[in-house]
Amino acid sequence: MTRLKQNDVIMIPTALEEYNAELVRITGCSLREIAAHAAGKGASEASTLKPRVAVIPMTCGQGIIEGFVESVASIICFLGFDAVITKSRDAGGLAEAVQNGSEILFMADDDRFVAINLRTGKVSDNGDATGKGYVSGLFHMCDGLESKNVLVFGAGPVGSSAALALKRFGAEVSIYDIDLSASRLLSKKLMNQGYAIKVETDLNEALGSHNILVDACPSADFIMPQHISEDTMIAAPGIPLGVQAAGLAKLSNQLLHDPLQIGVATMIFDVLECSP
Ligand code: 2YG
Repeated sequence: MTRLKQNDVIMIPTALEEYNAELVRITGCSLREIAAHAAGKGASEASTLKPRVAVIPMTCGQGIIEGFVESVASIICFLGFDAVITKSRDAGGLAEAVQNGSEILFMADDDRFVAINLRTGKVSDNGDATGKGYVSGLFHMCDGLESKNVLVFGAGPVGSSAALALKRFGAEVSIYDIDLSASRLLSKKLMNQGYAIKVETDLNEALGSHNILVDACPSADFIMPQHISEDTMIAAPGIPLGVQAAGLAKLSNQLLHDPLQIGVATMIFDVLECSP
């Protein structure tokens, strides 16, 4: 799991309107619509339910990432929820959130980034939410995924969640991971849930035979211009971006990539209690 840097997040709060407009241009949907769709909730649910959200800075491990909790809170507020950053950190932040009546908590250490609904006990993990959030975006970019061939790079938490979401949309899914045993383990897990996926062992062969890609791995610059055509669609939650700079010029409205927005937006809809 890639650790974000200050540079990845510092601009998010001031550019959300512009980000959302770009999202509409690429997918035809707003951040709220993509996140609600990914979480299987109605997009208008946000307007009826008004749970108070607390975002808690955590100093453990490698510590605070400047701009991280501010970005998380700004994304949640952009979606119409009431999110506040606790003044205290760690245990003090947790206590402050509960005492100020927050129903939903967001916090991240170096291993887990979670949203917790204190009332229902529902927990959403950023990796899982990011995988299905990006597949929701890809679904709209491709006008549906039924019977379409999709190649997922990375069999980690994000790629695994994306592969499951893709199967649920009826796609034909292939997985490539630099660690073949990780691909095989994911294939076995999904088989146990009744879903068959194909394990790819040759990166170039896989890239040469797929137009719809999910880049859910931390490798940079492995998707080259020769792998990109006008039919190519790329959903890229992975940081850094796997598409080579020269390849970006060939992609217009065919690349979905952000450091935090889709994952956080899907997390809040994931833990939101369905209105009666
Ligand atoms: O509270 C803080 O400022 C820090 N404890 C946050 C640390 C977050 C570490 N995790 C990551 O940077 C990523 N796993 C977050 C999600 C990336 C989304 N693609």
